[in-house]
Amino acid sequence: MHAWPASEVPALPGKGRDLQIHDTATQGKITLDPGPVARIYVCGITPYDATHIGHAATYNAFDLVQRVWLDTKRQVHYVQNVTDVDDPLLERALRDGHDWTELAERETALFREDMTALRILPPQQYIGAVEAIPGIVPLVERLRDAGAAYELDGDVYFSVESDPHFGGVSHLDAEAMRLLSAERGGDPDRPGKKNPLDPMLWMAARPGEPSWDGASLGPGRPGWHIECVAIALDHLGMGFDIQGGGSDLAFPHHEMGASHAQALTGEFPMAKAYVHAGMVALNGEKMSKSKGNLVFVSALRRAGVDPAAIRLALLAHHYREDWEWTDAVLAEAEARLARWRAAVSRPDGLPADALVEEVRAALADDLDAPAALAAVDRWVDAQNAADGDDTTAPGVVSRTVDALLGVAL
Ligand code: 5CA
Ligand code: ZN
Repeated sequence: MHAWPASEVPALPGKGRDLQIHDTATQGKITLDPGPVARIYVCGITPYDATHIGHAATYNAFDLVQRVWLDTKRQVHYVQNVTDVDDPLLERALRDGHDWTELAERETALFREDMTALRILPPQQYIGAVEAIPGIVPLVERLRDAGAAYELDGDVYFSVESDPHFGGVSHLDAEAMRLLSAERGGDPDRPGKKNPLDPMLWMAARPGEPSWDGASLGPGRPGWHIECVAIALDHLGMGFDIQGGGSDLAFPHHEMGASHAQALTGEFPMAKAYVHAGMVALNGEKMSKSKGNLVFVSALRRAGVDPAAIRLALLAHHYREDWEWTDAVLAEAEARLARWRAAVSRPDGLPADALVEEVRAALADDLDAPAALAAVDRWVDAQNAADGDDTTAPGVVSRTVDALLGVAL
């Protein structure tokens, strides 16, 4: 699949700092030390209702990771998937009488437009589940042949007991895992499973549903977690720097994915850091496709909202926080954008070398975007109050805000 166009990232004077980031698995901040090419996998959308503000907030967080790394003069290898076949997508297409492939294509196209408008840098590989199937089948066969997977009425399940590290990403107790598994695509109550938590790797073809050649597995379609593992291992290999997504993916998705990869390779860990963004809510509840309490980026854009203001609204919240989208959040971001634009549109400006370092320091410290905005606010307020006799061109401020925060002034 093709991704979307990259906006240019201006080079800044000096060099950025190494990223310290909160890792869900070790439950604390770690300093990542990627090689010359930093490797990141971020879980992509299930394209049946895209792109709401919650999605945008999560992809904004990982865009900051990318920008911090680029500022350290590293290259970034970024891979993202599209879950373009899965139960929720098929159910939505059936409910609305749409062809599921057309639904997926339409929503993925809209997602690309939204990402472009928000200046979220694209992944180098943007891979659909369907196109990944030929790579998924041999992995499931390998797990089965190694005794890490078993068959149940034609479906193939992963045995969580095959990974000694299982549980080490999300640190939940058995009851919490069971509840979340039932809520998030698992089937803990299905009789005949070795462990109620075991997730499906390969689902045998069901009447009326799409299916693909599964070689010795028989016709069917892939489970959700193995999709991301196959794509990540194919393009990044084991031990990549960050596995990212929203906090609703920590369990079961990232827990199961890590176990699949570790059981397949015998190596540990799959990723050096498991990074999770908080959930955005609307009217007191998590914004979610299943609940339908959604604010779409495309609807805001159609209503004439500047995408730079949407981005500033996202940046005003620390990525790990759960927060609520309101009209006031957007109004504040629009006012901030106007103040910032007024400040950089003057021909002269206050010195800004310290500002570049402050923004760098804020983002390198677990992506503290609110602290970065506060630093820019301080410069902007002083600049808007200054008498105009200063000699530094404000271009470095625009370039800093563009390169590190993805906001074009
Ligand atoms: N296709 C899978 C991942 S492989 C999936 O979870 N798709 S999704 O469309 O449901 O979500 C896409 C990304 O947005 C995930 O990282 C998810 O954690 C994140 N996300 C979903 N809802 C919210 C929300 N309300 N707030 C913040 N992030 C969210
Ligand atoms: Zn995923």
